Amino acid sequence: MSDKTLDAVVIGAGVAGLYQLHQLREQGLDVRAFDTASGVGGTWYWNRYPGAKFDSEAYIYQYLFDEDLYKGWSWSSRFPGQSEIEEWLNYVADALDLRRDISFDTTITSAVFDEDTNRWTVTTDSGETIDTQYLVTCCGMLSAPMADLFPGQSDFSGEIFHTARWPRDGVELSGKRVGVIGNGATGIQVIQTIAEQVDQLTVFIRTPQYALPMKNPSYGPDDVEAYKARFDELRENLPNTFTGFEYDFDVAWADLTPAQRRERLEADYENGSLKLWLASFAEIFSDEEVSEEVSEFVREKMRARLQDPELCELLIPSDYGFGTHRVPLESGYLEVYHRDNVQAVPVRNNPIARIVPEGIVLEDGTLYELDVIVMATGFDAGTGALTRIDIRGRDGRSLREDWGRDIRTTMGLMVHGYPNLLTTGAPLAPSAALCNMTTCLQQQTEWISDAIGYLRANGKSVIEPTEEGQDAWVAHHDELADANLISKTNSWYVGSNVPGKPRRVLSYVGGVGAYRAATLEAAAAGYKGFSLS
Ligand code: NA7
Repeated sequence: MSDKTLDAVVIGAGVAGLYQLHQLREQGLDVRAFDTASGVGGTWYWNRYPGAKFDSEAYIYQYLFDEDLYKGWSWSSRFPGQSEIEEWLNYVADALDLRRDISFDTTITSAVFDEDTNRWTVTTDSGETIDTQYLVTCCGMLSAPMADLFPGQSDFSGEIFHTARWPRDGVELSGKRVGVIGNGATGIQVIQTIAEQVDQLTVFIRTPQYALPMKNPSYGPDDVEAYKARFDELRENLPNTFTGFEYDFDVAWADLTPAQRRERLEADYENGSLKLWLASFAEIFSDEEVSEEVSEFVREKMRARLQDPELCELLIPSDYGFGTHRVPLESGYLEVYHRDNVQAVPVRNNPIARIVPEGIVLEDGTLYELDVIVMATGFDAGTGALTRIDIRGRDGRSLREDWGRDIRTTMGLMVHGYPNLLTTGAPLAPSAALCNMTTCLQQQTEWISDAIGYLRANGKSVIEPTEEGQDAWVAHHDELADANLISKTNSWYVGSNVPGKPRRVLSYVGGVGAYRAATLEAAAAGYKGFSLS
């Protein structure tokens, strides 16, 4: 006998979970959301490290289902920081009166499907059990930190923090010797922010990044009014672009002269956003020559800023193409390395061997003495949030074991063998990586709500993808993914940052608009590729 019976359990109270909870409650379901955190926000609750901010323009990183909700919030700049984003999600939770149906400080530890009752038994870390018909995971695709990586970590005599577990009260860094491991989107934000505060900053660099300078103007009342006036246009356009951003690929490389290409690249670079990556030339993902030309354009920009040949060698990528993994935006990041108190240490050929009480030791025995270590070492993306829960489907099968062999889903929304388990931000959908997250998560949660509404309207209670339906989606996904240069570059986009993780491009790369059309077509055809009972 369970402690509680519900129609739906939502795991997570971030961007997806809040909206999913709202939608299912509006449909009249008895639904509750659960979150490990003490407040709403998901990613924006946890990632409170120094310098955490958007790389999506704020006005597109909003819910578009309710005009009043959209217009009731005003951003202070184009790319605001974590605290403002967390405040916005609290505003949403209050406006929709969601808190009364969320259990905070509660981690879901297991979920077991009962084939006799067609219901899930969900267990929390306090031992509470919940009997539910639907289990909807809104756990975030970047929420399982890669935090325990080096032998000796627990022996460190200073303080050590993963960026996604940064203390709420902050960390005193001034006057300290600080080491940062990792220079992905997160590491770059940390490094450029703390360089001035700390006594000494040592950055351990394994793979350099193509970095694009961010232009981040503050917004006055006129700017806010101007973007709010575009609400209808944004609502219409965002779900149909390639990546859910407002800009899109609109010209073919082959149709332009070299001078015109250069002009376009310069203009997109000057935009100070991700436009150069997500809306310059789609061929950067498929054509090695175009990829090399655009990569060289970015390298040239970086060389002009870095100047010092040694720094150029260390900080400018040469062995993978621009945009084949997440491109970070930065503000003065490269110039940080000109400071006297900053040292970049290459660790590709001389890796970090262990952490000792005094600091970090490389394979050749060099010791870097430190007071604080910042692990900007990323996440077990897409799968990690779910495989860290013991999820059991039909015949007791384990999602952890299944995905440990081969990462398969149906449109990133369901997994064969796991009836009534509905997923957001999961692999094989754009929301696993390559999109403006709010665009994709709104679309996925709406699809899930519609599917549950359809079942209820038609006297059904179970939905599960067929094996053939799933095989067809995986084959389609792989065909596109294998032709995309993303598949050739090591990063969390292909799971290569997690030892033993099966390699597969996590994100669907056919485009946000095309993905949306495919999911809607399946639904319109009576949930083609799914069995309903
Ligand atoms: P990322 O992009 O996965 O970056 C992790 C960084 O940590 C990256 O530079 C890694 O180098 C580095 N890393 C990881 N393990 C090691 C070891 N053992 N030694 C040295 N360096 C290491 O995570 P982020 O948090 O920056 O970004 C994740 C996403 O969040 C981002 O893409 C945005 O979408 C938001 P590597 O490249 O593996 O050589």
